[in-house]
Amino acid sequence: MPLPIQDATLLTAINFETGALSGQVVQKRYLSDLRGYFADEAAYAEALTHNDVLLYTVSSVEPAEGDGQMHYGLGILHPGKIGPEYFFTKGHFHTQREAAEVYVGLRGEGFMLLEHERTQESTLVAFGANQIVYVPGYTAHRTINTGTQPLAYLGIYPWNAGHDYGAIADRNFLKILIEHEGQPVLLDRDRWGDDGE
Ligand code: PAN
Ligand code: ZN
Repeated sequence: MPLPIQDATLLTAINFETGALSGQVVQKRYLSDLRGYFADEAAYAEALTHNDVLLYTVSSVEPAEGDGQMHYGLGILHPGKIGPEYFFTKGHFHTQREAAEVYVGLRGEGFMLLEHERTQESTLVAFGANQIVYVPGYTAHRTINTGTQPLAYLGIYPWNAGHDYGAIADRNFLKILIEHEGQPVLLDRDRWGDDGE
């Protein structure tokens, strides 16, 4: 016998078409929301004059607060590029730096770019359908879609993790993931523009 559902937050359905988790709002991030994030500023400005495309959506469930509680969100990141750089999420640290997060890939293919706050070490992890990435604390994380279909995933985190976008908005990640000769290539942001790319 299944347990009776006493609380609507016990069971949530995923709507891949709208990006919604049942009954929750869908936050939409458009190209114009990521001003200053992409390496190729000219390509960004050019793309924006044509179409302020939807880059990704996030829909979150926050069942309860307090010790031991978890929140989670559905992210759907669309495919595309600005210049040679693949579409990505803004990326953030958690406000509670020690808070880890589990990312569960549902659809599509791409990567997660991780950057440790103190060591500034970068790690690129393959991430897509049927893949799970553990994001440790003190680690900035960004999702990148290198495929041709939407990259859909769940992120599950302590209720009080919080999102700190400030550091990434100010200085961005140290690495960028670009398409080079049809392949994803990780490059130092500093090297961007050195050889005409
Ligand atoms: C995710 C992210 C989601 C969107 O649910 O919030 O991928 O990315 P940004 O928040 O960086 O725009 C998560 O990591 N939550 O903690
Ligand atoms: Zn997070």
